[in-house]
Amino acid sequence: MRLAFITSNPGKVEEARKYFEPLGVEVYQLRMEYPEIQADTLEEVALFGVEWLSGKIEGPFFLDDSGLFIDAFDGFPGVYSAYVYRTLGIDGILKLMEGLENRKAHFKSVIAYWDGEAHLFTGRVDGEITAEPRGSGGFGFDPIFKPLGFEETFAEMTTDEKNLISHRGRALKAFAEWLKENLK
Ligand code: ITT
Ligand code: NA
Repeated sequence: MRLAFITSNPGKVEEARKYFEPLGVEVYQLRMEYPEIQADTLEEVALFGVEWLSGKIEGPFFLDDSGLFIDAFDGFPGVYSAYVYRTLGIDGILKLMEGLENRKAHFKSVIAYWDGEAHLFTGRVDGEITAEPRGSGGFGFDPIFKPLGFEETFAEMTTDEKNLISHRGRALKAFAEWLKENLK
């Protein structure tokens, strides 16, 4: 089976590809712009995205909307993570957090799969924002996110290691299990 992943982010594709490879599912990147609406939740953004794309793509496809939620900022940047990453960036986040003791944060990922209707799969990982960036793997906020129970940041892990515990890895797992049950 081949699955189209609608995203502009090659890092996400790499993770999905690695996850699905052993299951005999080939993931390929399809770059198509879709409106990311301003909404309170990742679920709403993802759902709007697949429904909007559904008339424009033939066959099943999925997308992923993710965010970094920082406790000390009541969940910011959350649904604004892509914008904040492009503007403030990692250094901006670290500057905002200078001297803050509460460094708790979580990543959340919502996968929306379209096969004639929408199916949502979510995953979450808890951790903390490090004092400095570490590691060169992964993408986005990975160098400053250390998952709970680990010494390494996501950027210091391999894709397989990150997939085992990450928000996206967990959403991909739920997605893969659903596919196994529902594909004839
Ligand atoms: P799409 O085209 O798939 O939307 P994007 O990079 O814009 O790609 P999002 O809208 O989901 O992705 O934005 C989430 C932001 O959070 C973005 O800046 C990502 O780099 C970052 N992000 C998402 N998943 C991440 C992960 O696993 N590790 C680190 N940063 C992540
Ligand atoms: Na995006």
